[in-house]
Amino acid sequence: MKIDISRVQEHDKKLMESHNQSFYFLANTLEKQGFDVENIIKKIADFQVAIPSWALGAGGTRFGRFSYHGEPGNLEQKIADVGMLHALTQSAGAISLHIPWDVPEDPEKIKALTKSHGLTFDAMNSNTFQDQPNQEHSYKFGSLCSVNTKAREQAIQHNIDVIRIGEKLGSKSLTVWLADGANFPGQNNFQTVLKNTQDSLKQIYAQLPEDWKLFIEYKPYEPYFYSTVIQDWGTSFMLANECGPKAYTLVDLGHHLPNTNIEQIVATLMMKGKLGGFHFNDSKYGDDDLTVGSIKPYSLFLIFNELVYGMENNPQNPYPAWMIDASHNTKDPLEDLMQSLEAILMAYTKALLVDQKALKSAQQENDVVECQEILHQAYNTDVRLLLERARILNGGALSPIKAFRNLEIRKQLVLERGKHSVASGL
Ligand code: AOS
Ligand code: ZN
Ligand code: ZN
Repeated sequence: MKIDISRVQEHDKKLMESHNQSFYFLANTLEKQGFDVENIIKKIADFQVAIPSWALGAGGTRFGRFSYHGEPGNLEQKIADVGMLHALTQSAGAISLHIPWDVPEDPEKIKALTKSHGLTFDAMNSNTFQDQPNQEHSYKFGSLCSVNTKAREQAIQHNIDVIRIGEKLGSKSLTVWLADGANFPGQNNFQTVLKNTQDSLKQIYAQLPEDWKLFIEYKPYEPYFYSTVIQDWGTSFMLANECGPKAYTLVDLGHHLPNTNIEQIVATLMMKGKLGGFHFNDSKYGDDDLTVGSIKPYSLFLIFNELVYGMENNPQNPYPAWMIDASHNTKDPLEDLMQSLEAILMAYTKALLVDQKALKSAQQENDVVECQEILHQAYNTDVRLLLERARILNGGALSPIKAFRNLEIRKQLVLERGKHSVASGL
């Protein structure tokens, strides 16, 4: 299904008057403070976040999965869902596919369909964390790290196959997230599995097209609980350096032990030109994959403060590939993704409002109080009207969630797809 944007605009008419009044007041205030509001709105409008194909259905835990009715049952419907998100929010302009959950039968057709929704293909994601039916060698004890040469070769070949599929679609990057690790001390020789992983990644890297990037994701634990081969940013960074200039570290917000200073990791990687990809989510305990900004919005702002600083000051770092990596166990996935997009753009916009010049001089003076004042001044600005403005100017909805609910879109999806359609994925 494709959303009829004229119905959204009709819906928004009632909200416009109050938006206009409040927007001009805020724009005036910010202009008086020296900000170029038009430029900020343009930056918000340009900021696009990829949606992973596995986040469109209900997620689950090892204890159960509660289906969300009208889930996309095939790749075409997943693309339609992202198209709808993009039509409403104007900020979800790309989809990130997962192989083998989303193998396109006819890549040309899928490419054209994606284009018709105004979307592009973000990174391709390989999967060597599950065994597939009829797979010859099991990944039970590892994939790219495996001591079983045959299993390792099979995992390398899978990643190469994913690159080839991505090439047909027009994707430009491969994300490798490895579950490889051990549950018990002594199970793995740390040096052997790291060396095997390094050799495997180098072989995959050698098959990357010239204009592609390789993103190496890290994670301290899960699914294994004693050790993970690529456990932290340092290991990922080292592997990326070993591979070469087209390999980068990918930061997933949920992949850190509690209280890790993620903004400092971001700053270090950008200074070294090696922050390639970013997975947004939020968490209280671990890789909880909750709605972005639902638990620690201030941390997200501090992370964006470093991202904005890096984007403005580190030409050695490529523009990062943004993606939401979340799982939806209790909310409608589409509504949850709208909330995540809003939280990402809010943190980004607030970071744009940090007076970098004043912050630099306060740091120079060691005026600790002033440094905090500057950050809080930006963080405490209510920027939602700027986001609304950017959306309207791009042709989206003033309030995506209100439009989604009032136009009863989920009800239509259930009618079209049936109550019990299930999305492939996590
Ligand atoms: C797993 O924890 C990672 O966050 C992955 O990025 C992702 O969720 C997975 O690759 C889905 O296929
Ligand atoms: Zn991730
Ligand atoms: Zn994760």
